[in-house]
Amino acid sequence: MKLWRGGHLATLAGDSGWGLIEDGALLVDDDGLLRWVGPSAEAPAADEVVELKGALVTPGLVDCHTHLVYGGNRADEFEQRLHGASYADIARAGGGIKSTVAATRAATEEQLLASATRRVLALMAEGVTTLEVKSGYGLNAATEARMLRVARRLEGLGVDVRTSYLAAHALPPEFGDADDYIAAVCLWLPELHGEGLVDAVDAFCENIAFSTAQVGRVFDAARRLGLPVKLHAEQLSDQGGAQLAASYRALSCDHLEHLSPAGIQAMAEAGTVAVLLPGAFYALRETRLPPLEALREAGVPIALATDHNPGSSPTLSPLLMMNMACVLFRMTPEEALRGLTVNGARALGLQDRGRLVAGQRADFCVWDGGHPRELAACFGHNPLIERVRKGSQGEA
Ligand code: DI6
Ligand code: FE
Repeated sequence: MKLWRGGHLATLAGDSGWGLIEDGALLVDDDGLLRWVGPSAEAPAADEVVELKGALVTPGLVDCHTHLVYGGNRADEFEQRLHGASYADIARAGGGIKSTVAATRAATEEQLLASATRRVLALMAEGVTTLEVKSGYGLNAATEARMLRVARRLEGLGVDVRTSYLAAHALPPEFGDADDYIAAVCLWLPELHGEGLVDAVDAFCENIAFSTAQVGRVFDAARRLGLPVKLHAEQLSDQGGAQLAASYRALSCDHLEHLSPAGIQAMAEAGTVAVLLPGAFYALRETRLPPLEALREAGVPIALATDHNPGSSPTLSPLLMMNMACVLFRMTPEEALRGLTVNGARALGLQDRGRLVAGQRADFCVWDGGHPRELAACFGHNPLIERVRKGSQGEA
């Protein structure tokens, strides 16, 4: 048993509030779980003691939406957008996701692993202890499998990885018909799942991507395998994707700038998490805000993620996402931290992390700071002192 004491803990215990414990302590057992959390003065005895010296402690960060395995980069499209082209224009002209597909197909597994490793290390350096990685830049069985294998191998860096199969991301050039492609997407899934590569199934529901009917076929294939689903929904327009996803009891719907009241209602009833992605909103200079107040009123849990991808959100900073969520979306600093911890975990179907309470995993971050709101107030600054995963130190 190891005791960490003398920290300013933001436990997030309970459904609201920071759950602050000033001069708090955490007792970690040999299985890497939190055995006890409370005031330092009441802490049980332990074999080993670490002094936190007044530092801020929060749960480890959970980045529940990334596309961080890919080849190439899309800085050229950044320039095109600065000259007036829209994200959808570029996609329709064969750039966008399809350009990353070409670069990813051309990359070997080792090349993909090397570039993804650099990205994951950057996320870990800001306190990420669990992250999600999507496929979706392969769009054929071999390359989707390669991406997912790389995602699994990233766990070797000392971070938990959950994978999502996102073959229904764009129509690849070798298919003329989207329905034929969806049939292939459904066919590849059981094989990839059989290889242990898939934890959840995602899709891009949009007028430049797939319809609700097509997404429904992919979700049926997921359901046959008992796999949970999530959806890129209502990012650029309202397709009714949230209602469809909720009818499959989706773990999350992500983006949601164009989410309707009916979509919110359906998500609330299904317990589906709303994952907001301010990086993409910012980079695409979107003006339509996600309906934050209505989500709050309906009691939909709200998560926050980087959406790291080479096109619409090339960021590797969860802390910047906290600041952007507050400045751009008017989330509170507490909502932002919940979004990157307990609600991010929930968007991945994980109940065992995201809070500093007994029984949860001992995944936490030690920060140079006093109050947790400081994490959201600053930007372009990384105050992480130490990252602890399953009770193991020195992972910053
Ligand atoms: N929405 C996104 O934000 C990413 N995928 C999606 O469906 C962007 C993917 C890309 O532009 O490469
Ligand atoms: Fe995305």
